[in-house]
Amino acid sequence: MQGFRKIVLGVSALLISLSARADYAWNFPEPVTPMALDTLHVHNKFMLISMAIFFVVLAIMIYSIFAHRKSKNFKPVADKAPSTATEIFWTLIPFVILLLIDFVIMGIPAYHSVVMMEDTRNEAKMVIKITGSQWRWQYEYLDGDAKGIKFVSNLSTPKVQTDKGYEGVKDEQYLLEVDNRLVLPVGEKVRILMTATDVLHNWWVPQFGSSRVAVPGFIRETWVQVDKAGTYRGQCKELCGKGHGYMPIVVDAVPMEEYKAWAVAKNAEMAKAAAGSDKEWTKDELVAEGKVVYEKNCAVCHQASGAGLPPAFPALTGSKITTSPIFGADGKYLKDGHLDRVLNGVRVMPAWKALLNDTEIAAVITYERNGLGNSVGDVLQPSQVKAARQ
Ligand code: HEC
Ligand SMILES: [Cu+2]
Repeated sequence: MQGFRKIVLGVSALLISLSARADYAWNFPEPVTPMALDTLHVHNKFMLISMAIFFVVLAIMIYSIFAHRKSKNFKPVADKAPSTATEIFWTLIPFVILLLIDFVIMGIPAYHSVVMMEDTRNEAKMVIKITGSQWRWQYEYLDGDAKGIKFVSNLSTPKVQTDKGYEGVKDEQYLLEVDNRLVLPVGEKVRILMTATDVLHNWWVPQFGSSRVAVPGFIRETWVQVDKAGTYRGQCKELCGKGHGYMPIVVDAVPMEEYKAWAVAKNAEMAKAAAGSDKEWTKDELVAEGKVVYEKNCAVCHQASGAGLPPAFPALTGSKITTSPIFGADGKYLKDGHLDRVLNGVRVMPAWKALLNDTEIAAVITYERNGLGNSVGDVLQPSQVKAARQ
């Protein structure tokens, strides 16, 4: 009896300490898509089933140990072993029970969930393409009101905050904020096509319940339908290199009206940027704009100072490519020259032609040649980049 009282006391102490921590976030984040809700239900069902099995097995064990203890002079049965038939019978019974639980009680909801995740047919109203690159996401709207909108989404936590030894205040959304958010309409089924340009990435927003590995050279698909307006955050979930922790995802789910207004504004912004490539820029304008582009896109590898991280990431300060002429005598850009390198990339150096517009490429190149400790003195105009693309 003494022992029993101790167990009761112990269990109550445990329960009290659990309830004292009830405000601590034990559960999954609130699901906001049908898929997230479904998988959460599957999880909860499985937890209950596993717990039931656990307690049944534990109860039988405790009973056997207690009822057959030595102090009760219980005689072991080792000398009268059961028949083979009995052995098989008592092995088959739990086997059948577990089989039923696995294939029926757990199998059906799990199957339902998996089929749901794969089902990108039917009522998907719009399609977006998500491309993972070291270390940023690119979003492209393929149809509907936002057709043609395409942008890159970069981490926007200030660089100093991630520096070693930084002791100042960190942003509330430290490492979970981006410059360009993905905007989706609430309640709309969105089909997502996913790929990557270099290595595996994984677009994962916990509250959406969907995550899919983005594989270079393959288009994979999934879908989301965000049923509640709000801002949702996620991260790349595939170990993808040095900057893996620096490619967050931020999604704004907004009502349809707001979404349409956003699409109009974003289209206008893109048209304005395209117009920028026809005007003549001054060197100072390009250098100033180029510094912003550089710090957002290039500094992770080549460092803010341009010193790089040799031997993996070459220095741009004093580099041969960065300080040699861009164009040959025939007016075409030189193969393996500065513009070629930035537009088309090579090995680990990404190709930027699909990620940056003409102005951004002209600006960043002008900045590299006249900043970062270089002083080549020339200027690359956006119109020249535009011409070079053709
Ligand atoms: C993922 C890391 C990474 C990022 C981001 C990156 N680069 Fe590079 N870059 C490299 C690597 C690696 C090389 C060397 C490639 C080789 O020759 O194998 C390189 C080479 C270069 C070179 C040629 C330098 C030389 O002397 O070989 C230039 C110019 C350059 N990058 C410009 C840029 C610009 C401009 C950006 C931003 C728009 C940028 N890079 C972003 C990794 C990166
Ligand atoms: Cu990644």
